[in-house]
Amino acid sequence: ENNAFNIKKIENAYKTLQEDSKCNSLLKKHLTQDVVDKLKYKKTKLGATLYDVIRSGVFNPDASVGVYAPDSDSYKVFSALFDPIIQEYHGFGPNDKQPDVDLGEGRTKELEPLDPDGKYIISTRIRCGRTLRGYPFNPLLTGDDYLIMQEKIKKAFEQFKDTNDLKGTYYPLSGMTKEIQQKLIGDHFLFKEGDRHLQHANACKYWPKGRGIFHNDEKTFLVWVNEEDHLRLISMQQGSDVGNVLDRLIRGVKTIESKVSFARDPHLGYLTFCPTNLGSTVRASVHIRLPKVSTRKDFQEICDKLNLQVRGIHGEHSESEGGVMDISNKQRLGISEYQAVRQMYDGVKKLIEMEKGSK
Ligand code: ADP
Ligand code: CIR
Repeated sequence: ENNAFNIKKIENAYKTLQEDSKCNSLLKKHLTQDVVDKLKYKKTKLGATLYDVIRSGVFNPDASVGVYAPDSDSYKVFSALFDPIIQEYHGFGPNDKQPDVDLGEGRTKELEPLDPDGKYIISTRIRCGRTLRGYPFNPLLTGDDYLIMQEKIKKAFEQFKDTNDLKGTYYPLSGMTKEIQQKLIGDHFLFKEGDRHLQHANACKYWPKGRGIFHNDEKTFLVWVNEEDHLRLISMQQGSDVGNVLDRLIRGVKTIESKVSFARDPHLGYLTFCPTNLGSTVRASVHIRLPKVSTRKDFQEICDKLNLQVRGIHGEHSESEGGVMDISNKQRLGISEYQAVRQMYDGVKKLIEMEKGSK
């Protein structure tokens, strides 16, 4: 029977993970025998099982986290697995509550350029994620859903017609030439294709249907449609003017929010496909060169203490090139949007001071 087969797959996955001495994912750590026994028979209202939650991390033992939520109900039904992972990643306990939305409106001027002389920072980017209320995450969406959602979101983009700097064009992925797509990816504007973590989470079905990117002419305000999340709203520019980048993102978010309603949970804040993005959903990052500090043996430790995450030049799961790293806030849940930006801002400020002070 189908159900028995699914339970067998969960039990086998548990064994495979525990026997893999090279696997260090949060999934492996928190998927204990107890948790397996407690969750292996459970299903969400839409029919998602524990196997759907862990599939990505089972096929990708090098994952850092390894789980995704097929629908918002999953965060509750499979809380015995999600809660300890969320606790370890964000420092957010099962009884904690995401603070009220605070994008930092009216306070963006406090975030003066981090590197006014342009010695270290190449560019600055802030993104947040949103989920259309009433729709599940990728694995449970149908081909039709993708098209309907894309239409809804395209309608919302019309709001930007009346703004000067945010107005732009939506470019669906279907029909885009490979050349243009690769150029947009290489220039850091567009999501990559074929991410194996997402593929094994069943998040790339019907690709490229309903996927695409909106951006203004300057490519300083961009919206990814139906990649990992239903929406990713992005503000970015050359240099280190964090305040200006945040100000633009706030205007973009508020304009879209006037047209579409997004899924928000009283405990977890804005809901996202990956538990690392819950809450504020904000990742604020700089592309930065810190030749002295980054080659210290304790660099990773320094970043951990500052709650900073280091990624490569082409984002997550990529390598640094020419000494350029992507440094961002690690925490998103349990802090406001503004605090998430500040986590990056204060941490990077500290790193630059250390760089200046090193011989
Ligand atoms: P996300 O930030 O949406 O979680 P990634 O880590 O994959 O996803 O990054 C997406 C893209 O954004 C990548 O091309 C990455 O190089 C680019 N990016 C991230 N931070 C910056 C930055 N400060 N300046 C320019 N590009 C950036
Ligand atoms: C991993 O566990 O390494 C991947 N599943 C990514 C985890 C967090 N990043 C993300 O959601 N983009």
